Amino acid sequence: MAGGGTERDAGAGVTRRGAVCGFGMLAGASAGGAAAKPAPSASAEAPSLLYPHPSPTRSSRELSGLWRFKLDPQDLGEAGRWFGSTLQDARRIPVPCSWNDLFDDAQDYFGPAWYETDLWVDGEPAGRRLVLRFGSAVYHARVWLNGEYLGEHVGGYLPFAFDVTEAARRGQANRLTVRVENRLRLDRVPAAPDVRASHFYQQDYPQTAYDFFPYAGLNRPVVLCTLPAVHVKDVTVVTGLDGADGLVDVELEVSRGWSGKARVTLQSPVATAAGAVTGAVTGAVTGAVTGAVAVSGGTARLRLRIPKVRAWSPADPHLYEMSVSLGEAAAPLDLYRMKVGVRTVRVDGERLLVNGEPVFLTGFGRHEDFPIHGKGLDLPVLVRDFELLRWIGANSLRTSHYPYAEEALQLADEYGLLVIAETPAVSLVFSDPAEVIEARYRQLEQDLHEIVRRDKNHPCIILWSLANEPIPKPFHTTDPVPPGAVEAGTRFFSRLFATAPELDSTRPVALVSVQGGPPEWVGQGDVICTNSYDGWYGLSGRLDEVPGAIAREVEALHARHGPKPVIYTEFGADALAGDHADPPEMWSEEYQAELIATYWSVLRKHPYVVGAHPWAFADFKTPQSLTRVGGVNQKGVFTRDRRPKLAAHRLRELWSGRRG
Ligand code: GCB
Repeated sequence: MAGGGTERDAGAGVTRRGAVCGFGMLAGASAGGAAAKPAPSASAEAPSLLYPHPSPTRSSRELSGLWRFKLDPQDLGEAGRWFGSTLQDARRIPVPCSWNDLFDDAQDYFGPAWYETDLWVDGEPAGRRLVLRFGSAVYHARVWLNGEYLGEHVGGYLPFAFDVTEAARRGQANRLTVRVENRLRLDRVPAAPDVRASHFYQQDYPQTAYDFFPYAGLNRPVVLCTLPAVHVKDVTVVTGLDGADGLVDVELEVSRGWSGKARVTLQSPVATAAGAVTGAVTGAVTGAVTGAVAVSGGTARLRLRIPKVRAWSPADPHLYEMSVSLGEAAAPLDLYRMKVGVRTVRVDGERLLVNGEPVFLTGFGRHEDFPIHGKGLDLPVLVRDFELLRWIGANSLRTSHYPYAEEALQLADEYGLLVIAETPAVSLVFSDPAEVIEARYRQLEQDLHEIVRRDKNHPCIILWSLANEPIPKPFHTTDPVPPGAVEAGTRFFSRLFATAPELDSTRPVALVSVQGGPPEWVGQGDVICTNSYDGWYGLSGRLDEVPGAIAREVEALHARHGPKPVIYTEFGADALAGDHADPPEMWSEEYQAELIATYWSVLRKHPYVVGAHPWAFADFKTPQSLTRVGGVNQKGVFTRDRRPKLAAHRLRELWSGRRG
C-alpha cells in the first residue's frame, strides 16, 4: 500500500471558517430548531447545503475542469504549507473524477493528495454570499482559499460547503487548495478489514472489507454559488394525499434568524408543442397553488393543498415546480426553486404501499463505476443507465452501497424509479474492537444526518437502508463468532434504528442482511431486506437444488419476522460475457440467466416478498482477488460498458410479463 504517515488533528495552526459537517438542523416534519439560534454574523453561520439550483437571486458555477494535482506519500504537505503557494511539480487532473485509473502511481495509492485550481470571482454578482460547495470528497478533505483554512469534512459520499465571502478576493486569481486523504482505516465507514483475520490466499488488493474498488478523490462537482445574505437555507417537504387532493407540508429555515413574509408556490410544468417548458398549469389544477406564511426567527411552516392532485408514481412520475420566495413578491430577497412529487409511502402488514397501492420492486443494486472515471460523476453513463433500467422494465434501484450523486436521485425522480437509499455502512464487522465500533457508529450517525438532510425531499426514495451486510465476524474465517459480537451489533443497530425516524418519520427503514446474518439485526427493520447467493457461494453449480433452498430460506424469514414485507436485495451469479454452456455451468451467461430466473419464479410465489433485485445492474471494478476475474465483479446483467448479457434479455421478458 502506498502512502504513509499518521493523521493529525484537524487544522492545527490554521483558522476554521463556516464548515458544514451535518450537525445542523434535523430533517423531518418536526425539523427547524437550529435556525432559531441567533447567528452573530453571516460568515459564522453554517452555509446552506440545499442543491444549488440557480434562480434570479442565486447563481451556481461548476468549477469542473483540469485542476492541478499532486500525491503526497510522505504526508509533507501540511507541515510544508503546500496550501500557501502554487503546488510545485503538479500534474493535471479532471474534476470531478477519481484519481485511480488516471495515473499508474495513483491506482492503488492510499494517503493524502493535493488538488489546486485558480478561481476568479469577478463574474459573480457583488453583494451576495459566496459559497463553495463540494459534492463529495473520498474520504477526508481539508480546504484552503488563498492559504486561509476553511475547514474539513469526513466521510466520502456527501456534500459540504464553506462560506468564502470574506476569504475570496475580486480582481485577482484565488487559489483553491484541497487536501484529500483516502486511507483505508478500521475506524472508517466503510471500513478496512482487520487483516489479522484473513489467511494469505484470502487477501484482496487493495485490502477493503467490501467488494468494490475504493475509487478516491473529488468524485463530484465543486460548485461556486452566490446567494443573498438572507436566503432560504433549508426546505423540508412532506407530502400526503387526502382523497383526490394532495397535501404538501413545507418547513423553511431562513438564514440569520430572519423574520418576514415568505410565499411558496407549486405549479405543473408542461411541455408546449415546441417542447419548451412553460409555467402553465396542467391537469385538473387550474392555477398555481400559493401559500403565504410569516417567517419568525428563521423558521416557518405551512401546508398547501393541491386540488385533484396528480400524484407522483412510477407510472406517472409527475413533478410540480415549487418556488419559495422571501420578502415582497415583486422583488424577492431570495427565490429558491425545486421539484416536488406528491406521494405517500407506507408499510402495511406484509405490503409496501406507494399512494396506498401495493408495489413490487423490480430492479437492481448498482455501483457508481466506470472505466477511467472511476466513481467520478459521469452524466452520460448515468443517463444511459436510467435508459437501460427503463428498457429492462426495472421500477426501482438501490444505491448500493453508499449515497449516490444528487443528480442520480434527480433522474430517479424524473424516471419514476423507486429508490432504496443506502448509507455507506457496507460490511461492518462486529468482532472488531469496541472503540473501533464506536468510532464507526459516530461516523455513521453523522452520515445519516447528512443523508437525510440532503435527500429527504426526493419522492423517489421510499426506504432508507442503514447498512449492507453487517457481519458478526469476517467472511473469510472459519473461527466461531466471538462472544459479544452479535450483541454489539444489536446495540449498534438499535441506536441507529432509533435515530432514523427522529430524522425522517415519513419513510420505512431497513438494513440489508446477508443470508444467515443475525435475525436480531435485520429484524429491527420495517422491511426485511436480504441478500442471498444460493447457486453461487452456496450450492455452487447445483441449479436443481436451488429452488428448494430459496423456498426454505424465504419461508424461514417470514416465520421469524412476519408479518413484514421481504425484499430480496441481492441474488445472482458471475457471468463472463461471451462464455456459454449448455447445460448451464457456473460463469456462463446461461447459468446466470437460469439462476436469476429461478429466484424470480420462487420469490413470486410468496406474497410477502415485495421486491427482487438481482445483483448487479452492471459489472464493476473490485480489488484484485482470486474470485474476481479481471479485477471485476461479473455479476452484472450488463457488462461494465453496458452491453446486455443473456440475463438482461431474460429479465426483460420476465419483468414485462411476457414470460412467467
Ligand atoms: C454481496 C455484497 C455485494 C457483493 C456481492 C458479491 O453480498 O452485498 O457488495 O458485490 O455480494 O458479488 O459477492
